[in-house]
Amino acid sequence: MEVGDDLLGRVKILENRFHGEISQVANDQELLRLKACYLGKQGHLAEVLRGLGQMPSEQRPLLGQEANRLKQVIDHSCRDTLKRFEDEKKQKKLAQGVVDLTLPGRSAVLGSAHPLRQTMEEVEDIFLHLGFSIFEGPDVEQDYYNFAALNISANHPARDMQDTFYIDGDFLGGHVGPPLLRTHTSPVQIHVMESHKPPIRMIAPGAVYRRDSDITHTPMFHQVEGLVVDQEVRFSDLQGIVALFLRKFFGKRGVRFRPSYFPFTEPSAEVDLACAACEGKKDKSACRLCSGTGWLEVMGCGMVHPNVLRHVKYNPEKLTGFAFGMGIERMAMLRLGIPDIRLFYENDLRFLRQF
Ligand code: 2U9
Repeated sequence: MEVGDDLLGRVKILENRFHGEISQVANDQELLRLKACYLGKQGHLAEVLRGLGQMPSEQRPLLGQEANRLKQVIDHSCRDTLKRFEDEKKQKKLAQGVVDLTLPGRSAVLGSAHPLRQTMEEVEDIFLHLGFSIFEGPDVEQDYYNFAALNISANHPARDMQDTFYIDGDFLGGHVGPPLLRTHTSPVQIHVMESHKPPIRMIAPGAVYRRDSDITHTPMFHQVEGLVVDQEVRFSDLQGIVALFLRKFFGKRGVRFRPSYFPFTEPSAEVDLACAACEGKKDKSACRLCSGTGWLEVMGCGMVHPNVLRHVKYNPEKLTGFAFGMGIERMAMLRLGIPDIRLFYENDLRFLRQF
């Protein structure tokens, strides 16, 4: 008889012996000991495999296969036996009345909407109650809708490669320039005005993209922008709507409009909210939120620039409008006291479970 036949025979004998021995095992400890005897480093199977080197090379694969098969048989058998022991223990406990069947079950952990989603929905709700409609548009836009139609001229710094993500490929057709990721949701308002007659009273919520990244900026963030266009819409209408919105969202707080500049609105204003952390206190210089000014910038707004109305073939002699925009991350951070914008995107459950 050759060495190979001998070793194959040993595997067969080991298998029979194992089946005999496992049928005698009475508890977990004995089972673990038996498994180690066969599969451990110094176990029977390892001993057989040490003989592999002396075998003729053409017989080695067969012995390898057989050894693997036996290893699996032993593994499965041990697992089944362990499960049988556990079931028997459970049955025994049940029979003895040790298990209290009246105990409540383990309740499932309930998830909740992401704080940004909650904030977005709250903002949307407030504007729905004020009679606004919600419109959405694509994240990938053409230069015309993101810039030109909004009175952002060809050499405006906002078009710079620094700020905008351009997309390779010419899938929009040669004449419109390279596609880009919208830098604001304003293109949605252009699409809506192109396809709807005034009066317009809408908001555009959604993701926007800018090449920017630090503790208050992420390359993707969310905005809600609003637009109202009708006959005789005035700056005081804008102030009323913005103040009402801020009152509902932040509660009773001071609001001020500070002159500013945007290419798509004229006149333009930035909206500040009285700082809750230091309002009324003498030592404002200590405030980490407003760095001592007593005010927090929360939104931008203004009267729609006549050039924008002309682009969508609205007559600026007959129609006027106002627009506003806010960053949802910033609104959520101020409302919920979140110090770093990146927390929204780390998916750390210790953070998310707070909301
Ligand atoms: C059309 C006409 C005008 C939207 C506006 C702002 C002012 C504004 C910023 C807030 C924080 C952007 O996310 S942010 O950095 N937005 O200050 N947005 S007016 O004006 C429009 C939009 C569309 C057709």
